[in-house]
Amino acid sequence: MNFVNTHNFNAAFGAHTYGNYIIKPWCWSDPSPTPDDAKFNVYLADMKYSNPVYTTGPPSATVGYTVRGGADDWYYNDSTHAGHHIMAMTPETDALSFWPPQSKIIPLAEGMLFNNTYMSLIGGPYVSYLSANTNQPSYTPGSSGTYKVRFQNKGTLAANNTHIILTPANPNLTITTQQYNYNMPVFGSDIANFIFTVGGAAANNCYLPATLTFKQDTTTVYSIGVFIQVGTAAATNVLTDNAGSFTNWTAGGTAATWNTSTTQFNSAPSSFSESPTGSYANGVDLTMTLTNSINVSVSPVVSLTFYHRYALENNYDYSMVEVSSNNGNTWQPVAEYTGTNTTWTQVTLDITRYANRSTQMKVRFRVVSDAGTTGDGWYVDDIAINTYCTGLITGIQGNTNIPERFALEQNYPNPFNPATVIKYQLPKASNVKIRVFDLLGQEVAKLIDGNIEAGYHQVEFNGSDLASGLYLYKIEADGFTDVKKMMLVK
Ligand SMILES: [Ca+2]
Ligand SMILES: [Ca+2]
Repeated sequence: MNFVNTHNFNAAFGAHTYGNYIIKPWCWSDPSPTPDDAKFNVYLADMKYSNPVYTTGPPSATVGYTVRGGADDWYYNDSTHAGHHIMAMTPETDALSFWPPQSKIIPLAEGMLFNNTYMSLIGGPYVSYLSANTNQPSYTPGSSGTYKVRFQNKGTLAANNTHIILTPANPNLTITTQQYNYNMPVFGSDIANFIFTVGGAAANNCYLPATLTFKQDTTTVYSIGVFIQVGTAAATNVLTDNAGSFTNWTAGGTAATWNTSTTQFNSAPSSFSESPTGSYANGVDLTMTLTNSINVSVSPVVSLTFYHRYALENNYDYSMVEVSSNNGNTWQPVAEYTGTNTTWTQVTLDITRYANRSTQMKVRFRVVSDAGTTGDGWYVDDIAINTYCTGLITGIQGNTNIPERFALEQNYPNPFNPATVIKYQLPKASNVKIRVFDLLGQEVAKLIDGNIEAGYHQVEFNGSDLASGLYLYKIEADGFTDVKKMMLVK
């Protein structure tokens, strides 16, 4: 306690085993919530999202613990140490036992990584993304719209000099005011309303990229690619799996039980399940992870579609879809399900924000159970991942992945009218020329001529002032040359 009395810290994290509860302090004037109870409930909800099996109790409950003056509440104004207002949460772990076996220690510690990080973030100013949306689903070339971003300072200190910035990454996207500035009180929330115009030359079947950045003073605290849909975007399928075999996936977690199952299916003869026959067990955390990562850096708009049915103990056992942007090192929950739905149902999830222009995106399906009651489990079938074209990206911020070799890709779409996208990759910064020629060898367009940084790039070619026919496009970069054909059909 002397340590607490003599230090000025405002967030603390504790943990102990048994119960899968997240415990928040109560006021020492027992039994009542602390004056910060609304904030605790936000923290509690955010932490629960990282692991849905955590039981948080009713809004002002601490799951039956007596805390007045006890060891559990010295964080916050206990009867012998009045005046402390430390934001503290104590997750309990392992639903089945005190003193979990060694084999469970690492998974338990991994399960608390998010909470540890979270508590360190709320110790200062912490402007966090809440949601964003455009004022209509899609735009025609030449039209205007708004992109609305909601955010909140969830930190325990004021977030002065907060900057919300939306930077266009395509010449066909214009944003009137790219930066708004805020002084945010503790738990203050606000909305930034960006007005944009889609250029008349934008391809009518692509997304236009921009980068959304949150800065506190000059430090970037959040950066993500956002995309404005123009016209009807054409999908490119990068994964389909009808669960005929388990070859695309790796089973893991507390036991490697995920596999194909003939018990249920959407398309005969099989689907995927964490318990291919019978029910899942108590106290498990079972994952089915895409073995090979997918590079979505050049087509960053991504959707995940699947069919599923499930029978899970309602509000105690959960199935989750998670996406990793770093080859499975960390995961973000995208959707979760509990209870019973025994009708095969199709789900389509926009996972663009979670994939965040990754060169190594992975997807996993996860079932987590607590103690006590079990169920038949989760069946997943006919999984598909689609990507969508995006306009020229002039610089991918936050992407440090560098390709191993020079490459020029086939344009997409092809044939095209009037615009198409040409992707290329550079293992190092190079002086790059990309030119378009007709069949007589006459240059008809110069798309790139200058120094370009290493990375994955793409450029848009618009043939609206050219005649139908076959054209050649050529890259020259640091001694590397390649030529490909494309067909303009009007
Ligand atoms: Ca199937
Ligand atoms: Ca259960």
